[in-house]
Order: sequence, then C-alpha cells, then structure tokens
Amino acid sequence: MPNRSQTLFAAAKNVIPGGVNSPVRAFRNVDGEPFFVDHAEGCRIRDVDGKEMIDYVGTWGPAILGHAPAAVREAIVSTAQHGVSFGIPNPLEVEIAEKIVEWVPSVEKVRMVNSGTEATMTAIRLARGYTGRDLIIKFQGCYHGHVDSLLVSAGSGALTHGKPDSAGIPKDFAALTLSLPFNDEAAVRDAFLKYPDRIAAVILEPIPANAGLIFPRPGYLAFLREITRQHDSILIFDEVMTGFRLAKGGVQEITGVIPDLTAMGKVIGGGLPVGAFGGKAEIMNHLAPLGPVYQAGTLSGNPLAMAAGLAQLRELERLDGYRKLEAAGAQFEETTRAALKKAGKNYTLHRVGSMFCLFFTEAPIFSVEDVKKADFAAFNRFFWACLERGVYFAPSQYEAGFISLAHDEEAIARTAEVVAECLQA
Ligand code: KE4
Repeated sequence: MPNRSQTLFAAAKNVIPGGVNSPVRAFRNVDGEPFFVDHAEGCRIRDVDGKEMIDYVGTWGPAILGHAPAAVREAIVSTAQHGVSFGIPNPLEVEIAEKIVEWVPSVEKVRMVNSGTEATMTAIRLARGYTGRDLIIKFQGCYHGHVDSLLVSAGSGALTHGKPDSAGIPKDFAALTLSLPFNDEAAVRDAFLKYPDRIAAVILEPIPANAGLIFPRPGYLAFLREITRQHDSILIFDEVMTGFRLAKGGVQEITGVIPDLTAMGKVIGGGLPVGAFGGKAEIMNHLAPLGPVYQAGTLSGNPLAMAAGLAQLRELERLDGYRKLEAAGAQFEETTRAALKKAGKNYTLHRVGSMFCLFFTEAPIFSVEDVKKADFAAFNRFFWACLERGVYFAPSQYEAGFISLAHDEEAIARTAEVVAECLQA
C-alpha cells in the first residue's frame, strides 16, 4: 500500500516534469523518491506520513533561524494587512537596501530581484554592459542558478570556449564563457594572457557550496581580486549561499577580499522568493533607469518578501546569531569527527560556520574533480540510513549542509549518534 508521499509523487509526476519544481528535490542523486513535507518548524520537518526529521537542508539555506521563526511569520502577517504586492516603491525596499549596504562591504547600491538566478544573471549583464566586453570566466563546480551563460562547462580544453551544460543553450552563447578549474591560478593567468581586454568578469562562489563545500586555497581569492583589477575586469562574488550565512558580510567580510559586485539571495528573503545584486555605485548606476543596462521585475521589492527578509536579518542581530551559529557548527564538527573516528572512517569533513559537507573520500578536496572521486554508493547508503533514523541531509554528495539557530545541543548530539550508526551502512 503506497504511503501518502508515494501517492502524491505519482500524482505530481502527471502534471509537473519529474514531479518536482526543482530537479534536486526528486532525489535522483540518491537513487530514490522524495518525501512530501507537511510541516516545518525549528530544526525539524514532518512529512505527510507523520515522520519527523532533523533537517540539515533548511530549504537550501534560507532557514538560518530554523523553519518558520515567529518574528518572520509575524512580519509577513502584519505586512499583509497593508497589501500583498504594489509594483510601486514601498518603504520596506529602502529599509532592506540600507541594511544590505550597511552589512555587505562591497555593496554601495543594491537592486532587489526574485531569485539567486536573477541576481547572477543580471550581475553578468551589468558587468558586460559596464566594460563593453563579452567573455566571462566561471569555475567548474560553481553553480550560479540556471543562467544561460553560466550553465557552461569547460570545452575541449579549459581555455577553449565553453560548452553548454544544458540543452537549449546555443553553442555560440556558451562560447563566450570560459569554465576554468577552481583553485588553479595558472589557468586564470593564461586566460587573461590569451584574451587580454576581452574578459568582462570573473564570477565565483568564494567558497563553492554546490560541489559539496570547497575551500579556496590560501591567497586564491586575493589573487583573483588582483588579476581582475589589473585587467579592468569585474570580480563578482556569488554569495547567494554564503552571504548573511557565514557572517553579516559573508565571505568578503571574513577574508577582506572585496569584489566589485555581489549576488545575494536565500537568507535575505526569510524563506520568501528574493534575490539581490549590489556593488560599487559607479557600476550599479549603469542600470536602468539611470543607465543603459536593462533589468526589471514585477515582484522585485515585494513587501511581504522584504518584511520577511528584514525580520530575519534583525533576528540574527538581536540573537547574536553568528556567534551562536559558529558554536553550533563547532559542536556539529566535533561530534561528527568523533563519530567518524568511532566508525573507523577517515572521510574528509569540511565545515565553516554553519555550513558543512562530509565527503565520502579520504582524499583532500580542492576542486570538483576531487569530489568526483568520492564513494557515491556509500554516500547514498548513508543518506537513506540517516533518513530512516530521522536525520535529513541534502540528497546529494554535491550539496552542502546547513545548521540553523534552531539546531540545539540535543538535536546535534542526536545527529552524531545517528551518523555514527549510519557510517557503517
Ligand atoms: P535560486 O535561483 O535557486 O534562488 O539561486 C540560484 C543559486 C545561485 N547561486 C548559488 C551559489 C546557489 O547555491 C544557488 C542555488 N542553490 C541551490 C542549492 N544548491 C538551490 C536548490 C535548487 O536548485 O533547488
């Protein structure tokens, strides 16, 4: 007898491609079928069959306070008394813009959009419009949303023109994107030597979290800052995942490496659809209606989304959130390392702040090529064994995990017990 999730998934597949509104949710990376959620609160979710789990996906990053925090719920409800959408400037847009400018070192001006994809897509267009150049450098293993010019992998050789990572992207379009290995300074140097004065921008996740969680080698971000400055190319940090998560000002605050433009999202929406991009006023002022680079959006600056995001940012400040997230992350790392030792596994664990990834390999991880060497079958067994015992990790070795302010010591201690049991799966 199928359970409710199975019945719902069968119905979903009749009317939604693959039964999901975003591919990773289909659990194909772990050779299974998804559960359907009924309720989410704090660090726990409950599926439609009543099974409760400790959640380390946190709707892929936004749930930094935990699910449905009271402050965010109340902000949405009270704002909705005034209206749901205006398409007219409203005070909340100014408040959140001022907060983002205050928190993020690179941001002098910011434009709100409705997803991280919109943020990176427009940052690329702005960089091309500002420089008058066409080529873009991205890095293998970095994901920036489903943007045509960024769904591109390395061509036959890293320095040849990129090839589409998806059907529907004209090869001539992909050819304008160079997809280079991450953490490889020589590859970037060669690209600028080969295409002097033609590279509009270099875009990267400063700590890639879409190929697990990969750390930049010491000096790598500063190198990218220097070489883009030398060549009058725009440095874009995609902090959709790391922004407002690892620190108020994201990785650029932690490292002191300040990009020209920053793409943002997730946390600043409090769970509602939001993205943003910002940077130097000199560059941002090239956007319509001031300048020649067009961008627009019906729901950009939507009052409910702005109120939810503002409430979330204010709570992070009020609760001294980043210090507490670091403490929770440290407890998670310590207890997970103890579980690995107990299980006799020397897997590579990367953790920074409240983000982590357990790689099912003992090899060091510096690039997505290293991640490809992981034991994916062992990861899949581990994923399902943990889910069975009430711990939900991201359904892919290529995804990062997220700890929230709602993950208390008891939940993290329970997780470590489950991890120790499941490492033998
Ligand atoms: P969205 O368009 O999904 O809001 O953001 C795209 C995006 C841009 N940049 C980075 C660094 C991102 O991680 C993302 C989206 N992250 C994925 C999780 N790996 C969203 C989950 C999904 O695709 O369903």
